[in-house]
Amino acid sequence: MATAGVTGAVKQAFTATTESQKIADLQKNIVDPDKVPKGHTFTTDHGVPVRDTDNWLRVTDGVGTGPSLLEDQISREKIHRFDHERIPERVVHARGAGAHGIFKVYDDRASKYTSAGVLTDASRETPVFVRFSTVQGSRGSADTVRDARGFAVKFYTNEGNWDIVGNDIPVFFIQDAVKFPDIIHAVKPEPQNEVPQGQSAHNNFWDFVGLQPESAHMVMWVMSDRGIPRSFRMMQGFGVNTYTLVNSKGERHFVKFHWIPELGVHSLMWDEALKINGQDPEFHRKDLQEAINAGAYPKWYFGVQVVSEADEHNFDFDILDATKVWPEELVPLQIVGEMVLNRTVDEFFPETEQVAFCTSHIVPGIGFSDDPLLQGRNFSYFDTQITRLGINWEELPINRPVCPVMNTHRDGQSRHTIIKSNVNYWPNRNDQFHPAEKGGYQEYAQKVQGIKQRVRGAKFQEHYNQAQLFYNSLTAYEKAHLVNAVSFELSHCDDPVVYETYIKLLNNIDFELAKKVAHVVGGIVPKTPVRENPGWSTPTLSQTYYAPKEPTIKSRRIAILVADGFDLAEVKAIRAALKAGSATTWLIGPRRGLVYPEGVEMGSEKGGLLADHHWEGQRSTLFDAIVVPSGASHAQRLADNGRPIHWVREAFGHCKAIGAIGEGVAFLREAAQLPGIEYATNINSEAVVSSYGVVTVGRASLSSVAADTLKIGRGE
Ligand code: HDE
Repeated sequence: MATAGVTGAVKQAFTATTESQKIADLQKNIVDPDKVPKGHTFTTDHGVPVRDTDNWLRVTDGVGTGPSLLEDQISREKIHRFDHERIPERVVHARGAGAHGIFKVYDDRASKYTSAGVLTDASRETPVFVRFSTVQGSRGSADTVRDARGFAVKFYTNEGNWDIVGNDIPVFFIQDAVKFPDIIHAVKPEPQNEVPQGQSAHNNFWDFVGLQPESAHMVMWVMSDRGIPRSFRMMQGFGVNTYTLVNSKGERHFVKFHWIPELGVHSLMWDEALKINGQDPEFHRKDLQEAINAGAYPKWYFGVQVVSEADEHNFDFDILDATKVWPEELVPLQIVGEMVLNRTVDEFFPETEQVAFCTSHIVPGIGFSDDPLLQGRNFSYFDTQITRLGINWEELPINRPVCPVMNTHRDGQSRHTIIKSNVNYWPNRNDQFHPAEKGGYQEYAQKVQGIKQRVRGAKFQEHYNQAQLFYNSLTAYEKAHLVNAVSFELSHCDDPVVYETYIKLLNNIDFELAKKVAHVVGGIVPKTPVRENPGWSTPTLSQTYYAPKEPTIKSRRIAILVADGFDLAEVKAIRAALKAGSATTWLIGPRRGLVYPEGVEMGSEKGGLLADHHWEGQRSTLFDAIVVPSGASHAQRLADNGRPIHWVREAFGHCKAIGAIGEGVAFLREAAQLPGIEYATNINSEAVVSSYGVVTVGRASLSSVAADTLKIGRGE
């Protein structure tokens, strides 16, 4: 299944280095001061050169200051523009990061399901813009909060824009779109005091989900490691809703869309996530930018799960219910293409903030289903863009298609397009603006018959089977993380009604889970299970399933911890080896400045290495692995300071790979005193790969340490 498909896909990988059609389109709007004549000279917005932007025009007697004059149109304009810089942030998913890229399919294997060129024409490289986001927090909130992540992709296809507005979790909290304002009001900061920010650990969220059991499945996912990804680049993406594909014969299939990251699915540990919130709230944004700028382009495989119309009702869940996954044992995942992100944005606001996605944006060959969540979303997204960006939001550079746009829509605030025609209606005497003769979007001729009523289908009533399936499918340590997460959250609810209700709900998923959480949060420990757990599970729900076949350190951040007196040749060799594995290295020293190797006098102008950061300025949480090289005085200096000791002890606690050489080994053993570790014992020792990913080696044996010995063991 997925792994096999993915491996096949790697062979046909493409590098996506060419400039996409969308990047070329954006050039019309990009202003580079270095390339415009007099580009660096200030002008007003109406183009008049400005001599002074620092002093408001005022009356003065030459000694004191007199009144400022309203006539100063230059200063007025500057303040006006500033006063109106803010637009409403997104009502959900306000905080995000975006990047450009390319999507490509491997061949036309999807043509049995769809006529969409973007999914069947292997000669195309379709430009994409992707925006990742958190859901709960406002625009200025931190990146590493516990939350679902948005994974929205805009494909600029030859037939118009297609948006998959997905998440990193395959299911949703609610089944019917009309409940969206309730779940979002409940999770967002509480109305009386706007607390808390970037958190679901509060009474109102747990009150709502405790009373709304259809959310149980998604709550399990958010409380699992999926809720705290290591990086946007290491998340799966899911369309969540059920769409349809229509082929050239007019046959329809139901479909779910999937993205699988090349680097595997990895998470932070909760303790790391909490600390990074304060140490570097932009951690995920910067990570995306850093990887793309370093040429480590993030890549995802694109897959579809397909169900024929005839099989629609052959499952014990409703395939139109967005609180359910389609287990891959029942509906295999078919990998058909891949996406590479290869360009960061030039300016955040016009691109990442103004990009606007709509689930209703589909192209010929793709259709909706009667999924009640999708149907509501199709209304909501278009509507919200009008509030955020105005009715002409689709003309904004980042949103406009790369294919022609032609119709009789006119006017409205901030209209850009000028259409050269004397008619703006159809039919018209000039035969301008007429419907497409062929190739226009055609809805599937679906037979609909029924009784108009406010109800949900019978299979929509079952809420616990898949929550249980998900929990059962986790490894032991993933389960332990989930128990800790639910306990953390419920212990932040101070209303006993709230946590007692949720403990009862957990007992429907798993008796042991409910008991463990109840113990920690001080709730009533259930005495008997309320529902059987038959123990069914599937490998595809644990994130361990997506580990790359060949372990990789590509794009991982590795810190080399040094003090004055380190071994220069070693540090150079380590850097070169890690670079060869496409990792990034960071020299962390006592100061951000020159650090002196063995044999070089401190303070010398020559012979020092420039440290990227100092021990206090960065913390182990921001790195995937640490290396401590040799050097007697360096090791002693590290040992004399509490911060480097904290660095390695903390990294060890977070199960990160730690490497040490020569006297660096003594530093680990004597100063950091990592427990339960076997160490290389002397200068000639071969590498000792000890438990918890700690690798030590004698100084003389360094050459035997290859970069791939330092495998990354995060979060396990
Ligand atoms: Fe959204 N959602 N949503 N949502 N959603 C928005 O649209 C909405 C849902 C998702 O990077 C809003 O442009 C309703 C599921 C992402 O710009 C809004 C319902 C999934 C983004 C909206 C849902 C999502 C949004 C706010 C219930 C996963 C950010 C700003 C039926 C598949 C897109 C905006 C970006 C954003 C409504 C449920 C994902 C208000 C009514 C399910 C990734 O229109």
